Amino acid sequence: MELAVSSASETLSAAGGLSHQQMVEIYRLMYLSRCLDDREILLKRQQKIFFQISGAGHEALQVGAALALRPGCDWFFPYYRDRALCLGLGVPPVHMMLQAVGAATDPASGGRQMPTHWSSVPFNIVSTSSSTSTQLLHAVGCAEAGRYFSRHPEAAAKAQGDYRAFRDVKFHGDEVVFTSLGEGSTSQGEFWEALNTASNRKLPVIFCVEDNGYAISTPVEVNTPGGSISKLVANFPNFYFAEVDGTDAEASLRAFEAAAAHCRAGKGPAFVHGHCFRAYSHSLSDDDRLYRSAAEREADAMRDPLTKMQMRLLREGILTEEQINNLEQFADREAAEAAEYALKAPLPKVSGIKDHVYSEDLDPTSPAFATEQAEPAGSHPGKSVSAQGSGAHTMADLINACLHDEMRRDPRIVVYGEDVADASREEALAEVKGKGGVFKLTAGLQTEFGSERVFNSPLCEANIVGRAVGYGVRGMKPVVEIQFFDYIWPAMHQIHNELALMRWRSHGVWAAPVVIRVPIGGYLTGGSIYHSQSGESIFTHIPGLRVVFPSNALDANGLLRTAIRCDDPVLFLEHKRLYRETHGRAPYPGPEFAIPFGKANIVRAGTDITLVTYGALVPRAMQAAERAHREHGIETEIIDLRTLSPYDWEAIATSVRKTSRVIMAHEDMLSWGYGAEIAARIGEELFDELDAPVKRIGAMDTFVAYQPILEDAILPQPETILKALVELRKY
Ligand SMILES: Cc1ncc(C[n+]2csc(CCOP(=O)(O)OP(=O)(O)O)c2C)c(N)n1
Ligand SMILES: [Mg+2]
Repeated sequence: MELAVSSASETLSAAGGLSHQQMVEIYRLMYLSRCLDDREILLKRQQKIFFQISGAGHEALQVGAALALRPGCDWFFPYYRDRALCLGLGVPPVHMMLQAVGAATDPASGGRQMPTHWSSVPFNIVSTSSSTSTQLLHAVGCAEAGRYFSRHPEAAAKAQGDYRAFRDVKFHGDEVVFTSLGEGSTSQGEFWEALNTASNRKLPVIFCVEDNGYAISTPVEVNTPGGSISKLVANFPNFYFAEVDGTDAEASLRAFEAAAAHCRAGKGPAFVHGHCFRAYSHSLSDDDRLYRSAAEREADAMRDPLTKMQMRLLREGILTEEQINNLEQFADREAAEAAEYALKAPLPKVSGIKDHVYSEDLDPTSPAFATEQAEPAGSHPGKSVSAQGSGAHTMADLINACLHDEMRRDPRIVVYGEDVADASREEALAEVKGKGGVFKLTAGLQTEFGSERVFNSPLCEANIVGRAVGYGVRGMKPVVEIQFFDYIWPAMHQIHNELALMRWRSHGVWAAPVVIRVPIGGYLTGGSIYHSQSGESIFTHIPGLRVVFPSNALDANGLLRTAIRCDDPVLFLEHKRLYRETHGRAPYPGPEFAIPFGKANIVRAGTDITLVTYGALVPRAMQAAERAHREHGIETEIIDLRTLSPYDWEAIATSVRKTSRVIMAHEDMLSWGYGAEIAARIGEELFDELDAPVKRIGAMDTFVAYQPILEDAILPQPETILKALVELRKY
């Protein structure tokens, strides 16, 4: 819209230095934002949309941010109140309304996310969830990726044969990353984790706290000791700090300009704490009269940024009353027309519900990943001494070899996690061998590829995975390590609500094809409760995540290669007990050896009983099957699933049709374990083929104890399997 303002666009306002044009634009954006909120509220009351949460009272702070930053160049990880920010960046109102009605043509999510869950490719707004503060770690990873690409532009090149063919990269040398949150959300650990890494690595991230004094009904002093988040964060090094009246657009704009300048100059991150207010209740599901006094609500209403700016435009003679009316009517019409358009938009098809759970570009179960022809035995490219020349390498060796091979092949790979570097203090490497992970799986990677590609993370699992999401959406391939499965739980929120969901919730627009390597399992003799856990079924229950669990060196090598090259997030479970066992050693198979997901391995052929298993139970099942054969004449067919999601149903069904008897065995606890799903499906789809009930074997329904006598009794042993084989044969 063109508005004739009272003087030339270059004219500065009396008070502050904003041009008249800028002031009018600020008012227009704020007013339009409020109109859209009000329009949605109307639609919600008419039951034409299904949720509403507004940005009313936050508009000035957000417009300040939008005008200080560069749309399409800088990156954005906003939260649900940031309508005015997104309008300021250029997101059209109609896109917002399409999301509100849940239209098929909603560009942010195809009708999958609630309104105001922003996402826009042209404006670098990355899909956000409803989870408070998870986005902050994505912003940190995004900034790291931007810096990496600007230092290694060659890594951005498109490459065929893996995920890179579908992950375009764009970056600008002086880009900044903006992320925002409410003051209540600063209580989340991920807020502090993000500040920690942004500060430590001097990353160009602007953290914007939109402090409206409440987190739903909980006032700021309950969340924040002393009531001021600015005071609490003041000692983080390398930050630019600003605390502003977030109802004053000009003050906000200035704060963000200074913040962006600090970030672009490479000095570190910035923290802008804006005091705004919530003009309405938390959402339409909330009524703030239940917990706020009338006096408090009235005092807040006096701070409305729209009223303040309107008064200023009039006072300074920038717009007349009539011009303001015109501007407002225009915005009202724009909001109404956007809503009208959206209400007529096509609705999503039920047949498309499963679209974009996984990559539709690159299928890791496809024959493209079936390059199982191994090279002749030779020395592998890793550093581990035990590996060289033996011709029969351990699982640890061949995982390490795969990491070396793939990092050589693909400059977009970074490896980080707790203690994965050889030595964070690089100068020490002249005299020491290096750590390379508590299990030495990443040994030699930092020495070969440098500290920019291989580095230690803080001791913080959510930080590891959250940053990986940020790297992933930029087209990089983080291959991160969680030191022990037992400590994956702090990252669970990031894995479940962010990593695995990024593609589906953005309707295929964003994705984070990250690999998380995790040492898992027991049988360690003394591993005890916190170094023996299994729990894979908790992760196979997450749509969007691939779960891999190899049982031998060759499979680990080939499956890790597929995990790294594929376009989906992968949880790669490595059994600690199998890392260096004699069972399943293999020659180095060469740098192109890959195994597709979802293809089981028949590790022992048999005709009497099908035994479906994976991981550390494969060698135990082999022992049991040999004894069953020798002592009872039972011929057991053992299926090593190798990947748990997806899994090879065809292999199971074919074998069960042959044997009519089946045991599902795993190390994890029996109840609600992985076997429950497989057993249920066999019961449902192969009932007529069965001569006996489906038998399950698993650990006792308890954690693993320290004393070996207890550990042995808790975890399934070869004898447990043998007993089940003999019993099942009796049917
Ligand atoms: C991890 C998580 N816990 C709880 C919620 C439910 N919830 C949504 S908004 C909110 C309050 C957030 O308050 P604040 O951070 O101050 O932001 P505001 O809504 O006030 O802008 C809560 C508890 C959530 N979305 N995510
Ligand atoms: Mg709040």
